[in-house]
Order: sequence, then structure tokens, then C-alpha cells
Amino acid sequence: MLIKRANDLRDHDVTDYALYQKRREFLKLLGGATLLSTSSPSRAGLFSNDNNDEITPFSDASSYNNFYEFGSSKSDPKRFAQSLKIKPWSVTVDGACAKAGTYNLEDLLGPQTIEERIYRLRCVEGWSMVIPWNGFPLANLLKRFEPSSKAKFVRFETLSDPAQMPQLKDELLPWPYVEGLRMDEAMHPLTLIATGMYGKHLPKQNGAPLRLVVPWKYGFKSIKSIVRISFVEQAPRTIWQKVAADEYGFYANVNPAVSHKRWSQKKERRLGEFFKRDTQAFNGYAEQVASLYKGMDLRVNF
Ligand SMILES: Nc1nc2c(c(=O)[nH]1)N[C@H]1C(S)=C(S)[C@@H](COP(=O)(O)O)O[C@H]1N2
Ligand SMILES: [Mo]
Repeated sequence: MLIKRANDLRDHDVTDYALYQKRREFLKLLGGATLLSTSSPSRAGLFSNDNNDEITPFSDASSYNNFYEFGSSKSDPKRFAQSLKIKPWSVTVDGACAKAGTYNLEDLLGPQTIEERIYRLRCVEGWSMVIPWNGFPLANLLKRFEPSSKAKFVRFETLSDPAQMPQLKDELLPWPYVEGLRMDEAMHPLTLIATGMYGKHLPKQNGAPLRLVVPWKYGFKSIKSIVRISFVEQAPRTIWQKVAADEYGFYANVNPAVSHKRWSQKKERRLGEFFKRDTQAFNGYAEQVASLYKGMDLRVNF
């Protein structure tokens, strides 16, 4: 097969959405449903994809969401997040770094080159999607703040404005939404800051204007609408650890061998598919990331 397959990690300039759709239509015409499944062992490179993954339609990825600040049903974020004000937007950077400060979005994004990366997203609830993100490696952003040797973890915080986010008044969760990564996870080349998807601006329900994407971890690590980034010495306590530390660990690496307390993680339902698929270790990114956890007991550090 001569046609290039979609890789998990495909770097190229962002095309506009019309072009993007045209290209997909064209590829469909050429190859039909088998197009994305022409796996050949020779292509099993560092970032290649041997999972026959079809990209989830934009309409699904932008209407079936988790963004609890706007409600707890999957259709709430699209309905209620449209009132989120994303201009102006600023991000405060603090903690163990030389360049702490509050930066406006334009200054943060200005120097970054936007690329496209097609990643699987596996929610801890047992469903998954395949999303073409537009963004840049988190490492490229973090380096600019010159973290010191005391920076062992990075803590992220979502906007928490009750005036814009209906669920903040109801104290559904212990707001603000907080997530974190170990420094080496944050600096890993797969870890992305997304500012768009499908060649378009990031929809508000997907975490505009900027969100984290960590493809080998359960979706809840991929925190949306970030307003604060802190370099810290200790692992930050995440919102989901506050909710139930025995159910949602700090690492949250996708792991079919370690069940959630209330359900198995062996299978997942890919949006748009009828039969469940097997969930893969590290969501299929083991080759790239397993070494980060050498010597760690993944049952203890779940
Ligand atoms: N601030 C914030 N970030 C969040 C969430 C949230 O409720 N609030 N939900 C998480 C969960 S559980 C998942 S699965 C993903 C979903 O991302 P998507 O809606 O773009 O698919 O966002 C994550 N980031
Ligand atoms: Mo999730």
C-alpha cells in the first residue's frame, strides 16, 4: 500500500479545516475504510500506529465531553461552555523557576510552532476517541520559564469563575480543577499543549484557549482551560485525588491490568464503534513512555 497511514504523531503545518476535510474525503475515496489499517511491520517506528485507528468525527469529539465546570452530562459542556470568555486570557506561572509572572496568551503562544498530532484519548470511564490535535510540546513552553532543580513536578489549574461556570456554585467537585505531572512526564515529547483540533480553534467545550493532552494517561489528566502553571517540589494533590484517592491515582497511566475500584479497565468503547476494543498498556504508547516508570510498581502507583 502506497498511501501514507495516519500516524499517532504526525507533524506538519496546520491546514485549514476545509482542506483538511477535503484531504480526508480524498483519502476515503482512495482507500475506503481500510485506508487507515494498512499496517506493515516496517512502519512500526517510534510514533507509528498499528491500531487501525480511524479519526473520530469532529461532531462527536466536540459534543461528547467531560468538562465538569459546565455540568456532568456529556452534552452539557457544548451547551453551557459557550459563555466562557477566552479573550483576553492570561496564564500565571509561578514556583521554582526564573521567569515567573503572568503572561497573556498571545505572548505565550507567539513563539510556538503549531503542529498536528493524532492521539488516542482514553477516558477512565471506559470510552475512547482519536483526535487530531493542533498544538506544541509542553516542554517547549516550560523551558522558557527556566525551571530550577527544585522543580520536580508541574501543577496545572483550570479557570474557576462561578460567574462563567455554573457548576462551581454547586460544589459538585472540590474546585478548582487541578492536575499535575512529574517533571519528566511534562517534558516528554508526546506531552502536548493543544490550542486547536481538526485544524480549527479549540472549541470551548474541549478546553479553549489552551489545554493539556497526555495521551498515555486517562483523559482526566488532560486539564482544560489552563490559567496557572506552577513548578513545585512535591506531587500536587489533584482534584480527582481529593474526590477519591483510592480510585484516581496521581499517575493515572492507562493500564488494562489495573482495574478501577468499581470497574475493569481491560476494554474500552471507541466512540462510533459497536464492539469493545482491548485497552492497551499506556494507551498504546508504551514504546515511548514505559521507561519513565522503570522500577515502579504500577499497581501501587496507579
Ligand atoms: N478543567 C477540566 N479539565 C478536564 C475535565 C474537567 O471536567 N474539567 N475533564 C477531563 C476528562 S475526565 C476527560 S476524559 C477529558 C475530556 O476531553 P474532551 O472533552 O476534549 O474529549 O478532559 C479532561 N479535562
Ligand atoms: Mo475522563
